[in-house]
Amino acid sequence: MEKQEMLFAKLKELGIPTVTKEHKQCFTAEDVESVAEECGLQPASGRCKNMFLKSKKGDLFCFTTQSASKIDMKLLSKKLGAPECRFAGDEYLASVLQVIKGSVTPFAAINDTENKCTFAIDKDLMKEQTLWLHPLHNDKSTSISADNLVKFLEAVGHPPKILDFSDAEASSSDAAAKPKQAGGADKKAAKGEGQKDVQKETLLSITAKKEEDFANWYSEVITRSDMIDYYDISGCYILKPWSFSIWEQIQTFLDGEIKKLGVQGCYFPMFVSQKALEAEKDHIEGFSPEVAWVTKSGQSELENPIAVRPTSETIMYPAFAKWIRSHRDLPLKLNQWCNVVRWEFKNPTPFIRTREFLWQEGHTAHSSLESAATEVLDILDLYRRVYEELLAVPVVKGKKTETEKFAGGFYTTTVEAFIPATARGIQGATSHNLGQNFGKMFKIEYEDEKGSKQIPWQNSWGMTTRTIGVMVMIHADNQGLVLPPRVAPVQVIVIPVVYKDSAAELNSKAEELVESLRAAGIRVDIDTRSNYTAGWKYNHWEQKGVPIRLELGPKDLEKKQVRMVRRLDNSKEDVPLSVIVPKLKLELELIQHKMLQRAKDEHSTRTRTVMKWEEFVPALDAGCMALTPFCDEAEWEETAKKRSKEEKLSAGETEDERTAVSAAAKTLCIPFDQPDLPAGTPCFISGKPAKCWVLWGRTY
Ligand code: 87F
Repeated sequence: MEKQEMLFAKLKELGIPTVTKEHKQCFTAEDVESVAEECGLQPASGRCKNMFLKSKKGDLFCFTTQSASKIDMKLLSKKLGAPECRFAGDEYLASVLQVIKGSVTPFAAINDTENKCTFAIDKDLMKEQTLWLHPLHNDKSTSISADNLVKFLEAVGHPPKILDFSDAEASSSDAAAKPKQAGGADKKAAKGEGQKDVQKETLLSITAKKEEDFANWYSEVITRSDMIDYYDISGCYILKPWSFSIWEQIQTFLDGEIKKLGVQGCYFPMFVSQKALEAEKDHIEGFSPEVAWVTKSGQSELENPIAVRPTSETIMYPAFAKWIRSHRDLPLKLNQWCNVVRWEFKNPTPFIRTREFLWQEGHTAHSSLESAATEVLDILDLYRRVYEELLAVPVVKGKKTETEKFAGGFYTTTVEAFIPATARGIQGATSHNLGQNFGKMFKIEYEDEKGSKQIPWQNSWGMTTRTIGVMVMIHADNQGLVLPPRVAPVQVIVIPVVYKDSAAELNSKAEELVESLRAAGIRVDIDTRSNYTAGWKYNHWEQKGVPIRLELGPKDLEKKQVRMVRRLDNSKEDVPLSVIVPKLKLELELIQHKMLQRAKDEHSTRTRTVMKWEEFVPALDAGCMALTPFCDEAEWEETAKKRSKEEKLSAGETEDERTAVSAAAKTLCIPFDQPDLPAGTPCFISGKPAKCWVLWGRTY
């Protein structure tokens, strides 16, 4: 058996689940970083650096730590208990671990039959569910949980040393050193003094910076906050309760509002026959590469492959044709909450661009264009409210240009958001007036009051789990998630700061407080875990974005007060327990409003009025959207797209199709809110008389 096969056989024999991803050969941790995104080697905290070392005395060690860790060789030697460790020469690689350069990982222990090498693992890695290690060759990475890695090493006769560096570094990742505490007693308590079994080690903070390394920052924020877990199919992610409950908040609000408009819930099958899907060739044409097909059951080929819905027009409208006969059957207003699949090839990003996503899709049929047109705007305003009132994300409402509208429809309206950190516009949700196109195609006809045949006017509208990603990208910071109170799964976290024998009394007082807040309708939780320090907990709930933290220590209790800390700006205030309920209610609302205001301010500084072409690319390069007078002609829209790309690329920057980071700017929308446009104002690019103001941006 080949070595690698032996390794996989061993892992299988031990019942250790693994996933293996192929990639180009990676010789350094940096090489691994460069393929991590496309191969889904996530989370970043599970990517490893492995060092094969030799001590002065000649002992061999393999040390595994996080890819991003900075290593102090002197300290490492000390922790290994072996003086003056250096990188071991290649000859040891071949003879002891039997792997080539760049392929050292703890998996190589299986080759070290003479037990010449000691394996050591950084304690910080031990809480990882997914570590990525080359399986004896550096053209692949295999996932394994930290616990299973230890199990494997023990099974091959190399029980690892776990090295704890937490006492050595007083860095920013040292949570216990981080929080600034209220009273002296509390301060000691936060450090965990006087407690048994306290978690001494530190909680890893987010290592990437939002302003320097946005992609890794985002991935750390959503994994550390426990919103997302990765999955072994590219573009598919697990929505954990921390993010799913935000989706539930959105659902509750939106579903309640659409029901007020007379929309009914329903559920249609997720499969669509080829015949039905292709009934409307024009609309599907551009999208067909993204349609996923089921072609087999077990080992036998299906006679007629079936598609998984990318959207449900072709599934629902044949039923509409059956159900709509008379004007009395109208309006028909249906909505379903479901998943859809679009097999995209651009770089996937959790929430933002995924191959399967959750959404609601509303499909309605009306007897008049006016009734349909009114609904299009009513729904669009609900989408605006989800973004602005729930997620504290400002959006621009507007109409898509002919080029950017849904091809199957009459016109498309949209809410457009903007991510300042990447300077990109992003479509928030769309509400389409489909006109009578689908009605004609699917033969949806009814008899009006006078007995003559009519085709109804239709709308369709959708909002997806992308909403959550936009909210994260806008509000989260270098400490982690920042949640708007209205959607936060936990709005207030109570942390009893116990000291010596005060635990029982303090915890029971804190429980009382929690009960009173809960009774007042506040989403509150308490963290009484005794194996973590208060400092660790502060950091933990900060990363999860909980809007308000209440610290309750013995001194606070004496003074009948509680210390309130706001996640948004880390500001602190002592609040008398007697007024805590109304105070928190007010604070949660204030935070909600401040978050929207802050985002709106940023949004407006990032919107630049551009009157002529020469100012266009510089505005985009300055991280802005451009609002321009425009002739609204498709050829000029194309020209602007092309030229903005050429100018950027000729300035020496490369476009990465795969990561969907496009240099070209496109129209986001024709905002409903149109500034004055004096007659004769020239279009910024064609010089022809402008018809309207248009918002442009580089996009996701
Ligand atoms: C991908 C594959 C196949 C978008 C697709 O916006 C078809 C499509 O029809 C497709 N991607 N669309 C347009 C969806 C239009 C519309 N459907 C109802 C919405 C909102 C909800």
